[in-house]
Amino acid sequence: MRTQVAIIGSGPSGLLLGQLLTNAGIDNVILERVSKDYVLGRVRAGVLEEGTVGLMDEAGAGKRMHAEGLPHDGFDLAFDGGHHRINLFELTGGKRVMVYGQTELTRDLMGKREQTGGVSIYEAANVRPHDFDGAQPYVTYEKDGTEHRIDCDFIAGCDGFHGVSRKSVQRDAITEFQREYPFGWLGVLADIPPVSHELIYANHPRGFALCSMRSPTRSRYYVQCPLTEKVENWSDDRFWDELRQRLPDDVAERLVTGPSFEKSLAPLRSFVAEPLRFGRLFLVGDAGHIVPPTGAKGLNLAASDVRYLFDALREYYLEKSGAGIDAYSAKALARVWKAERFSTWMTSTLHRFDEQGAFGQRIQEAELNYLVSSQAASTSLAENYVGLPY
Ligand code: RFL
Ligand code: PHB
Repeated sequence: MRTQVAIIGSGPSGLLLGQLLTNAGIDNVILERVSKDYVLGRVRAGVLEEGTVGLMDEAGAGKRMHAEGLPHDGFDLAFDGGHHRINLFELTGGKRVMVYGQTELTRDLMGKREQTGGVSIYEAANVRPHDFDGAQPYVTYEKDGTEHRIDCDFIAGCDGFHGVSRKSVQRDAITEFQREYPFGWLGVLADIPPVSHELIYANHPRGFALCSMRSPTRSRYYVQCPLTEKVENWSDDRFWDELRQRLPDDVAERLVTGPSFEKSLAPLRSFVAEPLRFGRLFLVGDAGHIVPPTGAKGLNLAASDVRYLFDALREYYLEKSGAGIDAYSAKALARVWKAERFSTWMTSTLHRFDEQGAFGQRIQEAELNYLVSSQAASTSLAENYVGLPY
């Protein structure tokens, strides 16, 4: 088989890139290790920046998102028994975010791909990129016991943090920057009305908590906990008790609880690979970088990478210029590092760290007080939260 762009991974970055390329008449094939249902079974991000919403529209997959997604003009920061609204809309001169689950976004993109006849090969085993340093790269994979080969012009590594693309690069050609956190987020999903119509990020002596949602009838809640915790030791009752304790009294009193249907522990990690291009192989989204979820930036960074790479590929095919391709890595990394900075700062401001000590604790309190009392500080938070320009 031959295609123009071979895409490894059918997560949000692979699907979004594939759809934009298909719409522009650029041939592409998506290779995915697991099944469609498995991809749709993952519960991940929930907050979309306007740039991500715009890309969904450009892909022609934004209809349901606009009908069912929840535009949010602000969120609450809770600490020291009270809560304070960050008015995103006013502080950013009219920008907002959209609450729409990654699962739904993925489902919409898969539907659009099917409708437009895009080729996706699910349950493709042993996917391997080859010869991307030369002019004729190709990808091999196994399906139903037979090995296949796809010749292509470019390979887009959209295969997430544990994917094969980054691992296929020669060790001395790549530099990796990493920070691991000693805690994770225990998250639950439950069909109960959210405690508030906006998100609440809470800093509490018992640890961070987040009240989020997927719809007016589906809530997503998280609590910070040590990585040594086992999900099976967390009954729903234990989770609700812990969450209630970390919220201001007036919020805790309103909390509606019920049976959860998903519960998982996600580790927090910051990671960046440099560069993001190796000859004819590009790293896109989580394959090239990871942020802790506190700033809600993971999926949105995957989308901005796709924006840059799609523009570069379009320029290559339609205008016969390689300038965009040459600029991809530096352009994407400049935005990635700003989101890494913001996510690191949000994480350190809102979580409890065993090693922070009494001095660190006071500094964190001062940071939060400054944040809600200074227009300059709130504006900086807001402009990063809604997403820096592409
Ligand atoms: P994805 O979504 O990981 O998709 C990669 C796809 O590649 C496939 N794959 C392979 N395919 C073929 N061959 C191989 N060898 C392959 N190896 C992997 C995988 O099966 C998968 O389908 O990466 P993408 O598209 O770059 O999208 C990035 C986002 O998914 C990610 O940034 C966010 O979900 C991060 N993230 C969160 N971000 C937020 O903004 N808010 C959150 O609440 C949030 N929660 C999370 C998260 C990421 C998590 N991970 C990675 C474990 C919770 C979790 C648990
Ligand atoms: C979510 O709804 O899953 C969510 C929202 C905001 C975040 C992280 C996760 O910062």
